[in-house]
Amino acid sequence: EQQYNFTEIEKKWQQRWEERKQYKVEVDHSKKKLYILEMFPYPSGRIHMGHVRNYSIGDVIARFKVMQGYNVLHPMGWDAFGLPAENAAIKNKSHPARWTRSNIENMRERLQRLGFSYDWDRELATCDQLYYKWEQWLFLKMYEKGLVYKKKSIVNWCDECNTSLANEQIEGDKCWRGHTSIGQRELEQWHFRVTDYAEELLEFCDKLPGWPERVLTMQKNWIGKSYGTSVLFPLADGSENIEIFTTRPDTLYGATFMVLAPEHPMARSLSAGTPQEKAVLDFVNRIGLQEKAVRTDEATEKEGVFTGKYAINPLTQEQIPIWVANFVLMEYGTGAIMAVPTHDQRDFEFAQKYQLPLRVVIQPPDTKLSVDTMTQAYIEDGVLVNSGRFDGMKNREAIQKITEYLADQGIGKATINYRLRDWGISRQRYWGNPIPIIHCDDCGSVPVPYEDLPVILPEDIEFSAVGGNPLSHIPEFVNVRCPRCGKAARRETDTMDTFVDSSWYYMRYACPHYDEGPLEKEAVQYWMTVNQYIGGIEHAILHLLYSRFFTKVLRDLGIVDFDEPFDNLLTQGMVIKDGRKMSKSFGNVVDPDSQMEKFGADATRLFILFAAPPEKDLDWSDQAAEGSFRFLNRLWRLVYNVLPDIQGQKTGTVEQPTLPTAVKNLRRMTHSTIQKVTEDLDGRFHFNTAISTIMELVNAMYAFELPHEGSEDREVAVRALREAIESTIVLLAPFVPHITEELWETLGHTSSVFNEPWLQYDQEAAKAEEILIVVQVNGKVRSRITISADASDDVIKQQALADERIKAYIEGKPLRKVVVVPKKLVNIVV
Ligand code: ANZ
Ligand code: ZN
Repeated sequence: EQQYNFTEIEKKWQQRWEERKQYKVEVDHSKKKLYILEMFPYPSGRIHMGHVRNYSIGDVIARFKVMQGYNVLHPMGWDAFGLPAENAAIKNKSHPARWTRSNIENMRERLQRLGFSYDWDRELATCDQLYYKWEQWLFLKMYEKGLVYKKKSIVNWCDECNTSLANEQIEGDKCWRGHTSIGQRELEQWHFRVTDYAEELLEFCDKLPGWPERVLTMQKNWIGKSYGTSVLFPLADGSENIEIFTTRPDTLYGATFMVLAPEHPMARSLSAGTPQEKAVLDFVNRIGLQEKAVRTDEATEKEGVFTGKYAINPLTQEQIPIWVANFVLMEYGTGAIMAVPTHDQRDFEFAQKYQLPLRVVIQPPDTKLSVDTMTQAYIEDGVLVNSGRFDGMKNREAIQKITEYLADQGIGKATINYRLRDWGISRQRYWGNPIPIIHCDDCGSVPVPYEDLPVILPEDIEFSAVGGNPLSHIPEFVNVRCPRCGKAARRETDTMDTFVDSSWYYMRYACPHYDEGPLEKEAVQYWMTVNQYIGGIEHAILHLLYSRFFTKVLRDLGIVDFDEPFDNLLTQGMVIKDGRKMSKSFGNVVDPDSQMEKFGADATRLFILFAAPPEKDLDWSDQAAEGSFRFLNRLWRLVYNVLPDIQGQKTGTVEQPTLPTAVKNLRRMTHSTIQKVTEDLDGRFHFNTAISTIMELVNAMYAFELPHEGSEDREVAVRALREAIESTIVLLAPFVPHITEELWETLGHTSSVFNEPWLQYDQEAAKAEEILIVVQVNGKVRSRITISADASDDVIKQQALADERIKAYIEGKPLRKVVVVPKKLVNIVV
């Protein structure tokens, strides 16, 4: 008997697929296209179980859709720029390019060994010159459109990464790579004007029905739209105004002091020359190092310092002190607030601590607040008091009325504020896409002319531990002529955030070798948008938001003609073991390599798809992983067991009604399995239940006994068995492509199982068996009904009561009891 030798089989089919270019696709207008995409990996050097899961999910969908007749784009590439390459290079005295390229070789080989159906001819790496050249081109187009600008800003700085980080790249008190040494610095940074698109990005959150609600909520919160009012508070000496943003202009009469963010330019200038100067400076320096998330945390102690200056409350005309405090952030609103301690809890705590004055301006309907007895801010609705002409007005109404009044006076207006910031894309590192700008003393920042692209990232570079940006130590790179005036100038040495690279790679897959522009119109028009995107929830905000932004920018540049890149999004759960995320630091990593060695690629894929629905976390179990392997062996043996009987035989049956019961039952299972698996795969991705249904069919085949040779039922039975076996192989093919190809060939087919059209089920055959049920009234048989064998007790009962003959017996009598004996009888007691 032939053994299931997965090593041999998997190699054999991978070679054949490659020879036949099985997964190569081309624009073909005669076919409907589908674009199935998994988030591309960072070439860290190894494939982990999270990757295997992500790509197995995508592969099942892609293969299933191919069999359904779609022209499916299913590409793979590498998010190849980034810090780890640089850090590894410094550590191993290697070069980031070499490190990255060899990791890519390594990982590509693993992905091929897992048998994923990628069109490798479309492979791209973001560190390819051809790729980053067109990204520089896009940068320049955006620059022309005013979507790129440079600004001096205080940036988050990670000492370990030795670079600045976008706000989005900070999680809690760590950088997105997990380092804790986060501080702040002031640097000139290039920014993308994402905020220009804030409204559209928000609005379209409601036009993405194929995205998980959770992700859309995260995106909405990140954009953080809030309606409010901006108000000018003049300084007491009349020299200047401080602009604040508030969502509660109804509380304006209660603003008894003001607070500036420590980073606010006026924090320092106001105190200059006052006795408070030193205290303010010390405070600003100290708080500057405090983590933003910590600063705004409710639990954090609010602290501040008086600037020594006063402003005028524009409605009460009173002088109010101006403070600087940790809980006000420069990044939000205007970086300055009016503080209303009676109606804002943070302000209340601050006022208590520093003994600042309070004034109630909103009274609740039931009790009467007094500043002497308040123990917390009153933040609910009520009626205005101590508010001049607005006294007696409901506060909700006053929000609008006071805003109107301020607008009339020219000292305020309704404003919409977004939490979303412009995207700082400058990185002071080597291994990234050079920003195509030249700095000239006379001409300022001058874009590199299009014909000079790409600005090549020099590969001939010494990696010492000089620190800072290695590019600035390469004179040949830095010293250039100004493209405008020809004088000696300096090349920009910042490189782009790698999130720029991943913001458009999915479009480039449509035309990865194109060199007339970033995107070839016809190809992109055909392939985009991505019908199904699959990736980790950790990208719910950054990567997806930036990609959406890029799509809209490219649309406005006339390069693409759609608004959103990803129709459907599936965020897969984590792979966990012993209740925790698989990770080196927990020492619970199961290495895909060793799994593949022990059980093969098919069994590894099967387990990972079987163990949990894609969105849920997957609890790794060695026994269950082995179980998948055992199942494949069982399938293998089954085929070889029945091979002599079914070889060369036809499949299917023509006259369903006259079949022997056992044959009918097998056919019913086959066709209901086809139905169930198709429904589970199509848009629902219930891979685990699909697989377990197929497993039941395999069990049924083991239990099925062929009538002996010469018996008159023999032929239909053989046909039904062959049909069941072939169906099983086709249905399993998207999950376990190698063993199914092999068994398909064993059954005598000469073409790939992936050239098979997906199975259609025969409705008649799939129909559940009908059984006869006896219906009694008070113990006497009064009728018989036929009903589907899988009908529930409740359905049987309803049917029995609705039977015409039975109705005649029970009409008008109160029902006492109805007893259902499953599959046999119903007894109605009246
Ligand atoms: C006065 C006031 C009175 C406020 C009151 C609230 C309640 P959202 O909803 O998130 O937009 N604020 C404004 N800019 C700030 C900054 N840079 N740092 C910290 N806090 C800031 O919140 C808007 C409210 O947050 C604003 O309304 C302001 O406090 C505060 F009874 O102004 B409010
Ligand atoms: Zn110049």
